Amino acid sequence: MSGTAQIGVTGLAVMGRNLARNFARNGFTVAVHNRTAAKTRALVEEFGEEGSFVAAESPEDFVAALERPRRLVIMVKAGEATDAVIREFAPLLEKGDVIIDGGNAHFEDTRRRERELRERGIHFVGVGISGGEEGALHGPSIMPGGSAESYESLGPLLERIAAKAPDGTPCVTHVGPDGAGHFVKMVHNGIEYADMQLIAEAYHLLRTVAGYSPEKIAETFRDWNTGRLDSYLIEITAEVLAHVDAATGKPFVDVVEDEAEQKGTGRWTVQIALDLGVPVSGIAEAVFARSLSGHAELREAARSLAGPAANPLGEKEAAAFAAQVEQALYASKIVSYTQGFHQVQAGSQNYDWDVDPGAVAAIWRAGCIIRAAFLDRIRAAYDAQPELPSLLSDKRFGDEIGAAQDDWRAVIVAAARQGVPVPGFSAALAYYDALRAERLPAALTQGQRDFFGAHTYRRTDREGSFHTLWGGDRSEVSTG
Ligand code: NBP
Repeated sequence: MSGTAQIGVTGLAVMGRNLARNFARNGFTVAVHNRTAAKTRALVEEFGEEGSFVAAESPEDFVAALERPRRLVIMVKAGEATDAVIREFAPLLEKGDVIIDGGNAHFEDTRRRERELRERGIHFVGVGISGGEEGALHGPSIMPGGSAESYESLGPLLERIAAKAPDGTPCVTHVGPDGAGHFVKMVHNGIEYADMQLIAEAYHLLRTVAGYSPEKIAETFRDWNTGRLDSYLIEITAEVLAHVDAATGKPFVDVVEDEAEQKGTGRWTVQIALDLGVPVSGIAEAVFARSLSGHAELREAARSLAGPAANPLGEKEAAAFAAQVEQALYASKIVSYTQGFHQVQAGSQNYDWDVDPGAVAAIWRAGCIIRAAFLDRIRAAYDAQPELPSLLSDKRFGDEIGAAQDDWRAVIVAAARQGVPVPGFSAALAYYDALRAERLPAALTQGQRDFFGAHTYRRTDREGSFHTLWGGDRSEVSTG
């Protein structure tokens, strides 16, 4: 006999519990289950009024509560716990049922799980969910992978619970087969790291070079948030900077240890980018900046090294400098997204996913951490030119970055002069300059490789590959 719940959620820690409530608040009957049954009871006791829940204490009761084909969301700790839950539930399911993994899985795990379950006739949908616990409750950005068939059954439910973009469109789309959803979520997190690093560098410059107080910087960010940088991350940055520590009366940002932690999705993005050969230097610098900050002993040992004398700007110059920092931040942000979307496209090509980058930009417009007005423009760029080789090739972004470049360079020069590390800004500018260069010194690199390893090279004036007899008479031989 089929149950009545349209969807089930197992794993009722913060994320699962809020996701279950979101489904229930949107009118779905939700079966809920957790390994430790007390959490299931607590959810229904506390929030049972919000909608229709069916509490299940055993996996068998949980599966029996679901209508067919069953849709079962797993929201447990990513990794081994997810495999354990799949091992527990899969034998209880039937052909055509859908297991949805909403955790932060590595997309290769998702590809493996999808393959294994497909052989048993069960759909496995790896879903990237962004927006944290608030998003899970009020509307996240949702990035489902899996088969197109499973999306037909699941899509309408996800569209109801997803965040809505300013034009009312739900922030969910079928990203592509097997691990495509988790891959795109991973890149989202990588871009999030880069965005946060760039904002941190802007703060550091305003504090050190412009001599602004945290409160004044909060004001500056609030102002920027009314323009083209309008985004969730800029908004919360202003709040964090304006916050005063109750215990000491000092700015909150001055009492927090300056060691940034990470859960690992930014690192995955860079690792995969290395495998795919995609230069995501902005994301990589953001990951490295966090790890560098955590090397307390190294930093302590280097603290007495020489640096330039402090030379903060006067009030008028500081205001002009702040305007330049806005330009540098915006230009670097364009580069971060250019790199992130390159990775999405490279992954799509490598795994044959056929991901639509415009649709990805569209579902990041609301609900997720990198939500920003800016994403609407990325969507428009890809909609106008689906084969756009790079966001920098879009005329509007190209013009904007061109208009910002003088200030961008000036900010990096000022940072170097005053000893402020700006790895994100610098890496972004280097990427921009490298892409637009007529000739790169890679020709020399290739010559060196040929010298010590006979790795051969191609010529600018002839087809084929060549090797110079460096140890002999230095004549050139054709190698193919
Ligand atoms: P956690 O990642 O802290 O996991 C706790 C849940 O996993 C509990 O329900 C726990 O059951 C269950 N669990 C574990 Br641990 N091992 C299990 C096993 N072997 N069998 C069955 N259940 C097991 O929960 P969370 O913070 O709500 O995150 C859930 C997922 O969402 C994670 O993958 C996480 O990475 C992801 N996440 C996403 C965001 C976001 O912004 N998208 C934010 C936070 C988390 P118990 O109660 O019996 O111990």
